[in-house]
Amino acid sequence: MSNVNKLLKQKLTAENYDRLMAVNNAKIHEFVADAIELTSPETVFVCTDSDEDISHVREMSIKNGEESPLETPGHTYHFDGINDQGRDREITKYLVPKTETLSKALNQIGREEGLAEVRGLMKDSMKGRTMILRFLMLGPRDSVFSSPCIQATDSWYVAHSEDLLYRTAYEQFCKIGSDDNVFCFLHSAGEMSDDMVSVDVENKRVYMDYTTDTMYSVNTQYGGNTMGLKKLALRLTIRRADREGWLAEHMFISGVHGPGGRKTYLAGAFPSACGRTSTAMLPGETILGDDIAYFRNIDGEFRAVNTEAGIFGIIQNVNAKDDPNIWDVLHNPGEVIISNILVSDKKPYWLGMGEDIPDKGVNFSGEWFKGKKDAKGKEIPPAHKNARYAVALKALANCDPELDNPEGVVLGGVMYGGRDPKASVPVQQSFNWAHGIVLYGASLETETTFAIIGEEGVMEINLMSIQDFLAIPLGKYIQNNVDFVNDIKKPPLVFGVNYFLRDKEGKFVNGVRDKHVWVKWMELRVHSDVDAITCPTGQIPCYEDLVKLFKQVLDKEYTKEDYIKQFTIRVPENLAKIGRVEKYHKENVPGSPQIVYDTLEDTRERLNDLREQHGDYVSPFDLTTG
Ligand code: SPV
Ligand code: MN
Repeated sequence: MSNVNKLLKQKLTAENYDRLMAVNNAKIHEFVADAIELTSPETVFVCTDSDEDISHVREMSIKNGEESPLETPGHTYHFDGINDQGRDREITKYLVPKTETLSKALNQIGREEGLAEVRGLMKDSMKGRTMILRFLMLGPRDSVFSSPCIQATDSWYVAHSEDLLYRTAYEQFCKIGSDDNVFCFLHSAGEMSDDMVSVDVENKRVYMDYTTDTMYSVNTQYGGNTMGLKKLALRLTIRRADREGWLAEHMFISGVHGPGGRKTYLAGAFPSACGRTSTAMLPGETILGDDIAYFRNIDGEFRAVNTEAGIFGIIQNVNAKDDPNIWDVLHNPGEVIISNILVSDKKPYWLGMGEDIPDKGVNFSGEWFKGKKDAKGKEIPPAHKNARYAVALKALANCDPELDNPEGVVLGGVMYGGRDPKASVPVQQSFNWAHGIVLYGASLETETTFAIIGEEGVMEINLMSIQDFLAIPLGKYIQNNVDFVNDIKKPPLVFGVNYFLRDKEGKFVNGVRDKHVWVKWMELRVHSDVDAITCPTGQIPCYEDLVKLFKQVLDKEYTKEDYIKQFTIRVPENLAKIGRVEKYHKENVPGSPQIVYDTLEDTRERLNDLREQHGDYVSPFDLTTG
């Protein structure tokens, strides 16, 4: 018997040992043995996904105090510690071997030094606790898209959340054999307070050893830092996809209905808190995914799957009128975990829910009352802006029936959007695939939001909204995207969207629900059902088409003034943006493809030409249909 087996036999009960051994995979056994030696749990629970095991995880989340029941049956709430309620870029690092270099835009640390640090913080971190092992699948099961993952965690909340958000796969693992393509995630919440929140957030670390596809996360509970299958796996998958010639993207996928009963699948990339989930969940359309998508060329078709099976969505501003589907799930019996909201009389309250919020209750700061201040004298809001809900997609009435199709769905279009208050029109279509990848994706400029710990409202470039997760050279990633459609018969159209354009007074020029019209317009464009007007940065909708769509979708009269306000080409702002994007690529993206510089230069020329003809601010009525 190998040392690994000996250790496992010694530390696991006979039942759990047999469960683990049924998964006959040396990499997994070694990972678990090492994790046990490092963190010294009291017991190990191998979750087989039987109904009994799944219920045990759910019950333990409550018994252990990481979750508490809400009034609605099946609903629970969970709190993360102060300063642990969003992804944290500062402490999220790639472990880079001495022989390699990574783009300087990526946060990193030498592999040996980083391993010593994070493993030092994890030493004995599970003493007196249970290590839970979960076997899960990214992408549909039994599919070319499938990617197996094992999660070891001492948090029942993390293990429970993964049940809602991912595909369980113990059965698939029992057939996995010697496959060493498994991603391994080790998480420990570290020292916990009586309220069961991680206390040592100063020593929070999320370190990624891409050389062994192993990730470490410690002294944190926030889902985006701890559920390995979320953003930790995305980073590893991007490397795998690069090696194998496919794409892993930070994108939602939804099915948009068009004339004659047809449905067209669109995918979209938005930085966190920039409208991704609300676009994915438009009333009347279907949702296939809200966060991460894999794309493959299958027999010349551009096919897409949702990596996940649930939503870890921002609850702020979810209200009955704009988000009826999720509102229903949040108000009916079923399995839901809500984090970092206010709880009063076992009812959850969040910012922007369209109802009065009580003056007192319990929130992430403990007993909360209106006017309560933190240690620095700053007023504590009732709920965190990045408060989230976790639900299985299948709980939604509009979940797309193709969610688990092993072949995925054919995509008609992709969109890129950010928070751009000044330059980009609300919706436009690129001249072709590469043009869109460069001008909307690789040029995505956005204001930072509350979803990332740090200052809000700072303009930054966030390549394809995936920059935080890119573990390959950024230029290579752009090139991979450009090249991906080379052998695709009908590449998706590419759109740029911006829900956050403001007027001179700082007011948004669009309503919250206008995005539904843009998406319907895209659907028509995919099928060449409407014309468009050429402008220097792409093609924009014709006024008459929007009049019809606003009436049809929102029952709204759409005026010429609205159109002019929204689609005026702002030449100086666009030129300034092109300048910033170009500078960014020169400084931060060594090896950025020539097509990036060429496209930016072409756009600059087009903008300058337009300015010569029509001045700085050009009404869409002064442009020609093309
Ligand atoms: C995001 O921030 O992009 C999310 C949530 O989707 S997180 O799990 O934090 O990544
Ligand atoms: Mn995301």
